[in-house]
Amino acid sequence: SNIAPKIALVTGATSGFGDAIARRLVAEGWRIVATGRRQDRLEALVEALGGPAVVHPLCFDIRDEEATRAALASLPAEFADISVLVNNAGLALGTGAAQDCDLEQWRTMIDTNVTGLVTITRLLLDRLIARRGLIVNLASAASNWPYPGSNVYGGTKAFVRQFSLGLRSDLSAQGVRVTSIEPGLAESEFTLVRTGGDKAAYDALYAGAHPLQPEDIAETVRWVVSQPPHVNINSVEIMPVSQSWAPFRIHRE
Ligand code: NDP
Ligand code: 8X3
Repeated sequence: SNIAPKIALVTGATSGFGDAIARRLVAEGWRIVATGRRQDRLEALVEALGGPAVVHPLCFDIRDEEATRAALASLPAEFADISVLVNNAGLALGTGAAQDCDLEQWRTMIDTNVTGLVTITRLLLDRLIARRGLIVNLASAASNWPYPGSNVYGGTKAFVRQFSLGLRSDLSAQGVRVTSIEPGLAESEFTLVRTGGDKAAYDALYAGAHPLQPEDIAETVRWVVSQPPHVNINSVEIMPVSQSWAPFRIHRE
């Protein structure tokens, strides 16, 4: 084809934000490389979005460097020329105080949100530079604001935000753009994953709060990606209207 294809790789496209971002970018004319561990969800996404010419699924665990390398090496030529990377795959595990937390859950968050994210970013950097591409990283309001129980999750997301800004410094001469998106309260399976499948906790968290929806984040990504090439959106913090700040808490003896 004489029309240059626009290809975006979206990690964690099997639910929540990633699924909505993939749908939105396809509606804007992009072709998508969609990743995640759940093959059935990836297959359903391919089906829903117009088939294998539009969406290419890559099923792998982002914590596994060899699996990530093999998945990227398997990309057919029509999907290899990636110009946008959306680093969205990630998770929180647990809501408790640090002294009650499970070290294994902490490691899983670091391996996924930090190590997995930097690994796929590094592996795609040469082609992103070659195409003067764009990296969109899903950080969090928890990057910017501590709250009880944010401990390691917030730490990983602060890393994602600061890594984004540092990447941007390194890549600006290459014309590569980098954006950190920092959502607050948003409704998705995220909360079921975080609470170990506690539907009552899910319902209580979102009750009456009109939380952000995955489509709100997809719209933000669409806006970031559609800026003219001389414009870099550094960071976007986005919350539902219902969410705002509280006074400092004072613990008294
Ligand atoms: P979901 O739980 O709905 O989606 C998370 C996605 O990440 C899934 O597609 C999942 O795919 C993928 N994923 C998780 N672990 C791995 C892994 N080891 N390997 C590959 N893929 C993985 O959550 P959201 O859509 O809400 O969250 C998306 C991002 O946004 C996360 O980084 C989250 O931290 C961030 N965020 C979420 C907020 C919220 O309140 N919902 C607010 C702010 C930021 P699969 O299970 O198939 O592997
Ligand atoms: C998820 C948003 O506020 O639950 O990143 O940490 S929050």
